[in-house]
Amino acid sequence: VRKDAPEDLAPRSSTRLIDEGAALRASLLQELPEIPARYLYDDTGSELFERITGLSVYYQTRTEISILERAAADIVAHARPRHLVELGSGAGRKIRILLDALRADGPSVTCTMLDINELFLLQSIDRLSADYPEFVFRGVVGNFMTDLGRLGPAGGRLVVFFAGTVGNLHPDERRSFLGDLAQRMDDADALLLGVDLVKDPARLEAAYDDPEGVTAAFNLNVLSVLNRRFAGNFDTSAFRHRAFYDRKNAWIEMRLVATRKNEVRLDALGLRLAFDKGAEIRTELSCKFTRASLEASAGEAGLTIDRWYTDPADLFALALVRR
Ligand code: AVI
Repeated sequence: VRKDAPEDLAPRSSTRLIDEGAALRASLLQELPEIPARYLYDDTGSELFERITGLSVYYQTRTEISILERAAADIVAHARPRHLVELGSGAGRKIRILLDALRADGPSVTCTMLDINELFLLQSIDRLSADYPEFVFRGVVGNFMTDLGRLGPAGGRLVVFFAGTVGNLHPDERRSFLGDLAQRMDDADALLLGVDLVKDPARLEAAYDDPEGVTAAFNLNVLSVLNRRFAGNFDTSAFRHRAFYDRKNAWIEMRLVATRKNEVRLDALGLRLAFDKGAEIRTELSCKFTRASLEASAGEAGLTIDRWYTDPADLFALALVRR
């Protein structure tokens, strides 16, 4: 288990923090202010997202697991990986289905897991290495937009990106992410991509506005994250959760809506923001795909869909993608 290699768990450089603050500042000053979705995932946000994955309205996780259970042997037979790489691994539940299939298939593999949340990553590596002693696990604390270069050499890798998280990237970010990944892949590598599919808007909207209010708590928590990290004073009771499906762009948007006029300071960014009642902050995009739209997106990066696995109701899909 290599969970403490210096380059992997190194603290973030101060230059990166300055860049990050500048990017957030610019994003909050847009006509429609936006908080990049990655800020949703502090420890509390990651735990709330785990709770979302178990909600009955949130069909994505259980559907992706059922697809993976049926497809794992076929995926392993086609990709023949020597290295598994999971991007945004979270609790590491789904990778177990592939590890079981690999175990049955024989060859020994290494498994690299990249996640932004160090606590979740270490816990999941501890559990995985206890349950799968024949595999070597390595954790990389990082961001899939900037840290793909830290995932080891190309060749015989199966890079998995579950949960539909690729849909949380803006279209231009998705272009650069897939382009970067494609450049780092060779012909012996494959990418397994989980995507949520276009469907009845009412079903999509229900998945992002559960009656228990877990998604609302997940969304509002981002304001506490900013308060802590950037010396802010957002009052979470002055905002409410909103989620809607944008048919033209085929994405769900999460927003926070000011329930009254209020002012906010983010001292570490040297920023003061004034919100009128009804003013909104965008906190997440969650793009929905068809096979054709994913094909087009992958195609721009020089990638093709080799195999497509879905459920009987066409709710979610796993695409095996190659160069
Ligand atoms: C992680 N990601 C794929 C989730 C999604 O569905 O876009 C995040 C989420 N946001 C609200 N609910 C779940």
